[in-house]
Amino acid sequence: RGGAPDEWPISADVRTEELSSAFTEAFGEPPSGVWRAPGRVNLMGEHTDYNDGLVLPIALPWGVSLALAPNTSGSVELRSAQRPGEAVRFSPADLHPDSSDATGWAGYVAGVFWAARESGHLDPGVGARILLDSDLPVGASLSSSAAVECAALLALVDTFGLDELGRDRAAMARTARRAENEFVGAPTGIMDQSASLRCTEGRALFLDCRTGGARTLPLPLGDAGLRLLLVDTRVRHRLSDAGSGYAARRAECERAARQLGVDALRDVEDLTDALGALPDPVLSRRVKHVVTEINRVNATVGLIRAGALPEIGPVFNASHLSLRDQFEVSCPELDVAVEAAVGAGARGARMTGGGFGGTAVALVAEDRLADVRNAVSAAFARRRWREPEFRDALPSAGAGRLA
Ligand code: GAF
Repeated sequence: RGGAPDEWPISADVRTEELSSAFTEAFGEPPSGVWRAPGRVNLMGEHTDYNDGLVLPIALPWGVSLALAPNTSGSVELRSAQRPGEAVRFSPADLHPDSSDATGWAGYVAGVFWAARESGHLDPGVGARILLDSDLPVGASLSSSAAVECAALLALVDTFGLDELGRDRAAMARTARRAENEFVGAPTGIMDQSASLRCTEGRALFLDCRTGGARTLPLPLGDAGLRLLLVDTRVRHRLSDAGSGYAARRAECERAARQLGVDALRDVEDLTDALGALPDPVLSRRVKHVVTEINRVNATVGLIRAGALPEIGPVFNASHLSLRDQFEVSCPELDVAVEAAVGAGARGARMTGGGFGGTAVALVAEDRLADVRNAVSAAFARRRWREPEFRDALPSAGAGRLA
């Protein structure tokens, strides 16, 4: 694995014990279990998931842990280690997408109760006490909201015996996504929940977002002397904001698909023909991004399979330019992070996730890591921007039960 990562999270055992003790302190009883779901970084295939396309995420070493004790009160009391003193209460039977008793961070958990109930899996009369803890930054494009949803859903599956759902991680991802789309109101695709639930350690998840079919591919970065360096610009975004750029892009893609007479942009067969058929230059740019980005996922998978990991770098760069110029979801901080990283010798770099802030990912040879970090920090300092945060992204395990 090429040496110790710079920022290894505290071990799962320690976190589990700490969370269990914190739970007992908060609620006066021990939890019946502890679950954890990771965040993700996507290596290729941005804004392709809701176009029925392909994506290639890895799970991260950081995520959301959740301790739970069930009861028969018919209501849920929810606390977060990140918000001491704050408790949210809701009754699973009374939840509906515009209920005001569980909004903000609590909405992602309540949304999962709602989605599991709506899909006929969860008895609405259940009650529970829940404590959440996260070491993932919020709004950094590392999928903190999906990690909350997936940790909560796993806990419900195990605690309340939702065995049929529990046997099918693709179905679990769809249920968690429903919480995000229909309860929280963020019109996202299926990538983040799939990554959190279906990734495995040391591997990338090659996912077909139309069929739900997936393969995991070994990603021997250490053997190739490479690291995936995350640069968190600390510019924050929210995908659920009304009128957000994310929702606007999604609507543009749907409009373009309708004009082209296809179910989804995944179905565009000839890009030149499609561009010729679209009078609106904005829609043309969006289509160009989606179609070429799906091709880049296939190209990246081909390079991984061929054992040519360093050659992925130029594909990263092409993806970033397409997200910046065709899909128009980058921002100055992401562009500077990418340019400075590549200028200092990264094999390639790109923004990752929804965009408009958040994180860039750079593929860097181990012996260039310090140069790249210094160059990005210096470029930010010259512009008087906040110091970015760096993380070393090791492909990690998907969601599971810790205790
Ligand atoms: C966000 C969304 F949640 C995903 O579904 C995906 O669309 C991504 O942005 C962009 O690739 O993370």
